[in-house]
Amino acid sequence: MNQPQVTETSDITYCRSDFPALHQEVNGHPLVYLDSAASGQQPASVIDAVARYQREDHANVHRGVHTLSHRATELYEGARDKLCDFINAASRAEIVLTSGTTESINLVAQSYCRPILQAGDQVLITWLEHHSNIVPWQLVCEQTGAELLVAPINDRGEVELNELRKLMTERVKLLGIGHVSNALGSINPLHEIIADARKLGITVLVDGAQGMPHMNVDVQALDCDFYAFSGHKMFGPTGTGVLWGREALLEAMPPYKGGGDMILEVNFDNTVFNELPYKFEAGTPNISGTIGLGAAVDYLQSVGMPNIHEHEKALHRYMVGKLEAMDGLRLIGTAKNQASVQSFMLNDIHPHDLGTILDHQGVAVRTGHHCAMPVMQRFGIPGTVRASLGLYNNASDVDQLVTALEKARQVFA
Ligand code: 7TS
Repeated sequence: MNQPQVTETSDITYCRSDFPALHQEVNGHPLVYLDSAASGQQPASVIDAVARYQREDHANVHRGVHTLSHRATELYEGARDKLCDFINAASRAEIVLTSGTTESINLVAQSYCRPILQAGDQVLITWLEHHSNIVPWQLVCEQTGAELLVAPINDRGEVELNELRKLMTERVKLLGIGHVSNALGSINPLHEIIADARKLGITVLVDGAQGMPHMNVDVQALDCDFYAFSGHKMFGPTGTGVLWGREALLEAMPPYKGGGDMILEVNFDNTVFNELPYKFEAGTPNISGTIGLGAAVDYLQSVGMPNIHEHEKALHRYMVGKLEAMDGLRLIGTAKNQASVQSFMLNDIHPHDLGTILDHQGVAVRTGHHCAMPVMQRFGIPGTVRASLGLYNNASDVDQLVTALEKARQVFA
């Protein structure tokens, strides 16, 4: 098969060999993994870091005087330092380790919003959001009598900035907005949006689940207030993630989960909470997973986020060109600024049927509503097929997707 230039010129093509899961056959075909937006595969260095810890260093963190507990604590806290550096946080106190984006957003809804929201206040989101950036706000609005506002999107899948601006008023206490849409790949112009929000004193939470795997994230340059992300989407283990928040905000927020590790002193009549970030980390954490996430950060830094971004941009352009050339194929999501996530439909074939036929040919894609039902409602469709590219994909993956789609079309002809 002819390899287009996009892979020949891109050094990071070689990192494919770092990912053991990619080197297998599925249903008699070499695996073509195009579902990184749901979860990224892990490089051997992440798998090895977790295994080494489990074999040699495992103990509970923060509480033991013995050697293994010290080693586990050092590795676990070392991962926090790596994450702090990776996103350019001002201090490690701002890195709250969570189970992922979903928990991070719920933490902000319950610890930041719930104590301050009152009837008449508003929380603002956009039509593009993943359910994890909708439902926690619905819950806290229900609990407090606040109102949830939703900014519309256009036919390309971009947030209508003028409409968003109209909804931004002093009544809005928090704007929750995705960095990159998981369903359509649209990249939001965050610098612009956050600058507007700042002028009105609106606190901004960015759902960064789909931002982290594709681009350099600098929370201080973004100037948001909270940035939430998941380890498994950036090639680390599942059940790990981060809530980054400005220290002054986190300091003022009460914890919403109680338990071990988040306290300094417990009496039956009062409890003194631990310092940041431990105040928000009740119970034994995901130690091995977080150590793996630290290894994922090392890996991403060694490849280089700008290299990843460029490679994916070129490959996405290549994929869109191929898909657009197919009869009966309709792209869903054509934002001017788009990450390497592409939704589409082929004729009137149901996305699940299409996904199943692709799987029979070793091609893994996600099908359905992608936990973004309002986006599907906006486009009047039950769901899409979504091909999402990671740093390890190449043009051959795209070619095999297209070949598999042609076969599916014949099956349904
Ligand atoms: N926000 C966005 C934008 C997401 O894409 C996801 C997961 C989440 C939040 C939730 O992340 P979690 O790690 O807490 O579950 N998105 C997807 C997806 O697109 N397919 O499967 C999960």
